[in-house]
Amino acid sequence: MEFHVLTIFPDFFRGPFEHGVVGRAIASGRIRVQVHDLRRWTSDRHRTVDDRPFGGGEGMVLKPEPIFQAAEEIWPERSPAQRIVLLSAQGRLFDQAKAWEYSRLEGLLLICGRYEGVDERVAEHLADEELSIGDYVLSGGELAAAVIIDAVARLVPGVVGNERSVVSESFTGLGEPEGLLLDCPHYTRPAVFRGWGVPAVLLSGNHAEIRRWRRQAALEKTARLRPDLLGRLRNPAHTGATASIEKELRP
Ligand code: 9D3
Repeated sequence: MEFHVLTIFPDFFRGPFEHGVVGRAIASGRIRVQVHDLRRWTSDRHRTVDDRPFGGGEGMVLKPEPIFQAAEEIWPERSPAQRIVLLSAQGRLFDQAKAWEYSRLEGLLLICGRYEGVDERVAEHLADEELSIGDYVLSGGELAAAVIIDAVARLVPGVVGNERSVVSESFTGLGEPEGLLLDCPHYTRPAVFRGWGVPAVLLSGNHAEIRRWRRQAALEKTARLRPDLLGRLRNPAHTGATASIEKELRP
């Protein structure tokens, strides 16, 4: 799979993809990441990428011409498997389902917003969708692009190596689609650290008991930290393997 990033800060991406899963995926040739400097598609002496907002107001807005020019040069003709995404605080929320959807594409072009925003004609007439990574204010789309590439790349077949990567849906191992239930707590040695022990069941060697404990601990932690996720698990669209969730949540 091929990722393109369009940004006015190409240097931002020197670090994030050199390490770990994404770094290895690039090294093995399973994904390609090309970072493009938006200023390459400007034609004036000052390489202007932004301008003042019509109607007045604070800040600057990214101009449409360089962005359209860049996209049309990166993909002169485009198949449905090549998707253009505008990253902005106004976008729909990126989630694990989106990550799976993108992992099945041939190419993803991520346009990083900056300043007060991007001329709306990019969202209306160039991008297939407008995405945000969460309800907080970033200073631009670059961190969002890195987040999305990381989340998508690890789902590309062969990247996280093992049979899981070839199926089109992944599960927590607890019967739920990945992303709908928090992982259970994990512990490693020492068995007692500063007086804090590890749940005894994990040291028992009883694998049926351990499985039960992990399931219950994951449900409890989800109820405590992310009750919104349990709301989604209760949704009929997801109840296939999880019909007993109400019963399981009772103490
Ligand atoms: C404080 C400025 N806001 C006006 C009240 C609007 C605004 C403009 C530009 C907010 C954020 C940004 C820059 N952010 C992004 O380009 C961005 C983003 C984000 O801020 N949060 C979550 N996901 C994303 S993806 C791109």
